[in-house]
Amino acid sequence: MLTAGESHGSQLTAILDGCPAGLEIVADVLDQDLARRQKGFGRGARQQIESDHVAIVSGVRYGKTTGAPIALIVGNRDAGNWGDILSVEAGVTAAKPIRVPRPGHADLGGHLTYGLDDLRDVMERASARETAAKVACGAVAKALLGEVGCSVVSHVVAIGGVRAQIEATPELLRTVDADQVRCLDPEASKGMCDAIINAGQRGDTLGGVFEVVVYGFPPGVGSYVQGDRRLGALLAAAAMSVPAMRGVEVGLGFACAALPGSEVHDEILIDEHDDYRRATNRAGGIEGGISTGEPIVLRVAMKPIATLLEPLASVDLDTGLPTAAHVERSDVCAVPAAAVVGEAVVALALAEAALERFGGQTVSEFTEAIAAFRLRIKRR
Ligand code: EPS
Repeated sequence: MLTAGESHGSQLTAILDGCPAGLEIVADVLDQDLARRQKGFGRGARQQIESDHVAIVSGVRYGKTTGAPIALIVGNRDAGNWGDILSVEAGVTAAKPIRVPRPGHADLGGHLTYGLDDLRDVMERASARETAAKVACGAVAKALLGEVGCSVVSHVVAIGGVRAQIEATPELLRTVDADQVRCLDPEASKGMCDAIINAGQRGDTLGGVFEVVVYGFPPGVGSYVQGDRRLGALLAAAAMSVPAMRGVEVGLGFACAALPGSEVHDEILIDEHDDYRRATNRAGGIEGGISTGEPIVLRVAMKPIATLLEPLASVDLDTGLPTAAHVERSDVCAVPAAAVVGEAVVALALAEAALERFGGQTVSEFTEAIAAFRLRIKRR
């Protein structure tokens, strides 16, 4: 996947390469995930302006992928409100440059790295608006994984220190989109919304934790033979590719460190279908860098949004003097949306790893290879 696009430019563009031929792709299905990404209590006014829709412009014919690169476009409605500020052409009157970096955002790093004097040039590309392109591509990956009975779902575990007390089940996860912060625990959900309201009133922002759960992913994907082929490494990298993500746990995660081995490792058994299974899933579906066939469970920590209406101290790039950081429209909390983005990047990483493992220029080659492998590893 490659993406391009500025937050308030005309559009986001994504190219997704490597998808097998013959996969049914419906723009409406991609749009459903785009709509889910726009929701969540704590989002800013931008989401009332946008109504994200994808245009599929390459790689799909008569509703099916051809094996060619898939090109996707998501327009920015808000671009119309920005006049010439992001003009591609020279010769327009330049907007007043932004010269005070926000702590926690890419502003200062971008200024120093790319030599950009107007921080607008940094923040436009560093904006999490780009995650709409990731979500559109992720929906294609989800469709491919769906062909082998695999689903990628998510829910919010914590916001601003308020934690859900209810464990995820496939049944509960089916209705989680109905909750305004995508939390399975109604009481915690209320507490999270209150925390978001309070933070907003203080001009502050909140982060949190979301969990991505993958059901039905085949065993045997990933490897221990080189570090960069470990499935956990691929998923951690995918999660950390999303702006504002600060930590990743697989299965028990950090809790492992405090427990004895007898309470961490998952005992091995053979089920009634002659498949190797685990009595528990503390490993979160990955052992030795390889998928076990149990649900893959990933928890990701998101830091609070960097744009504060009550800004932190910064430095004016013109004068070098201390001053308050730049302020502009933003979200108070975007953890529910980030969880949807998490699904997308996890689906993309898993689809890529599964394609590397099982191959397939056509969807049927891919699905047949997985079915044959599942048969081969049965204990008979
Ligand atoms: C976002 C759109 C942006 C921000 C947000 C993510 O819209 P705008 O800047 O026009 O208000 O709301 O980005 C950030 C919070 C950030 O810090 O980059 C979106 O569509 O997800």
